[in-house]
Amino acid sequence: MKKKLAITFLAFMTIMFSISFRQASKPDFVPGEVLVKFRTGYTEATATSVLSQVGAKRVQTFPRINVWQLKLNVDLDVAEAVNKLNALSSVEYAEPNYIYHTCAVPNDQYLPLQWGIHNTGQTDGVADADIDAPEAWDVQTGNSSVLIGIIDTGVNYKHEDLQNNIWINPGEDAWTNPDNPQTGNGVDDDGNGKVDDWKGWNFITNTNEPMDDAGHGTHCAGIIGAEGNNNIGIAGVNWQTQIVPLKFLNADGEGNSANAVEAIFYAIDMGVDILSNSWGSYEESLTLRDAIAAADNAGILFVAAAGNDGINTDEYPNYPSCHDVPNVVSVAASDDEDKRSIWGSGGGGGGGSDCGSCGFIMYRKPMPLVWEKDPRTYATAGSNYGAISVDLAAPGTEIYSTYLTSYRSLSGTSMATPYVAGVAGLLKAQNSSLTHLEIKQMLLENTNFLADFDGRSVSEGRVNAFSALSAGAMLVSQ
Ligand SMILES: [Ca+2]
Ligand SMILES: [Ca+2]
Ligand SMILES: [Ca+2]
Ligand SMILES: [Ca+2]
Repeated sequence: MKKKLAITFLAFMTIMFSISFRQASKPDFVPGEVLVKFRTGYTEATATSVLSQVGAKRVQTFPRINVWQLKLNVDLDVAEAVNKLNALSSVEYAEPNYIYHTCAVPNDQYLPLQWGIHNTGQTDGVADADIDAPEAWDVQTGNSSVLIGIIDTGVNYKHEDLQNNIWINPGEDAWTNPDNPQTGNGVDDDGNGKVDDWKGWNFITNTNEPMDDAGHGTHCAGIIGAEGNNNIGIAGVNWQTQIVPLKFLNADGEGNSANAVEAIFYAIDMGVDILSNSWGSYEESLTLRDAIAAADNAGILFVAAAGNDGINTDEYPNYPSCHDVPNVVSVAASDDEDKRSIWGSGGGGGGGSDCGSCGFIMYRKPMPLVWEKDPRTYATAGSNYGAISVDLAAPGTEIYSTYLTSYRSLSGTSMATPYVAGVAGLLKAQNSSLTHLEIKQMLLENTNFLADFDGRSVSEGRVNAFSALSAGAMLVSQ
């Protein structure tokens, strides 16, 4: 009961302050929408009566976590509705449908060199400040039996350096034209509720077109699994793998928790091994946490970006990277000198999106509840860190990868995250019997120590593909 009150209070406070201080910038949640979790044993009749009391319609339900997505009547305020719902005994929690942003910092400097894979000092960095991919590739280059889901802006599944590593849903009949989702047979062949979902799904439009209209998801896809050794473009951490495009972020890199949750459940249904999540928010969605816990129960590793604001997320949690679920791996970014990535002054905030103009915003600290000025207004924009809440670093400054129909460099914890998801993929390819938590352990126990993360992450180091694989090989030979 105490917990319920605390959650209610937190949710209420967040909304209050959001409304008071954030009117000038984009709202942090979808207007007129609420996610509500009913207590175990609730009936459809209870839920329907709650809806009519509050004045809301059902959009969809997530039966596995007892959560309903609601659309409020036009005159109803989200804060008011959340408050009202949280006061009901049949409700475990209610919250806004929060909005997340990509964690990339665009950088127009063209650097067609993959220093993160193999660093010889080609970018005036430090030689061997890299993940030792060539050494790892002597052991393992990936396997098409490993499914890596990218919850993002979609993936250009036609990209010349990705097309052979895009997942194909074996339960659906092939599209007549493999590049055109409209040439499916119009039948939900595998009965998963999605018609012709042959190459993933678009959770915004609820269609089988997961094409990337932003570039961000395609960039992450290339880091994980651009086809290797094919004389084209770049090499992903995995030369071969199956990338599952799960589009919930729009062309502006913005998406909400309801659609993220749908993507997670789809990934569970489709047997995905690893989820790569290069997006975040400082709002805590309990619905998203419940979905990540469901993924944990399904044995899925959930790799997430630590965020780009140069702040300590032990004090100012970023989500989903700070959700306290065992399968979450929170990834910080490092540069070509093995230092913590800095994007410079001027504010990269929230993914280099609109956070420069957020101004004075209140954030909550972990209990006991403390409010103070938004740390992003005085921190130097760079990778977030945190002794407890951040697990390890990976290359995240000026990372060259696939982008829309071509290639470019981007920076951010968005780019560091797929490096770690990619190395997790190599480990799974090497030994398919590894559990997701064993993979997490190998990732964290086999990093290169970085002084910048001394006391500032769980592992205090940067991911190393070769070391992690070697540890995996030892485990196999035992
Ligand atoms: Ca190296
Ligand atoms: Ca289907
Ligand atoms: Ca079909
Ligand atoms: Ca290639």
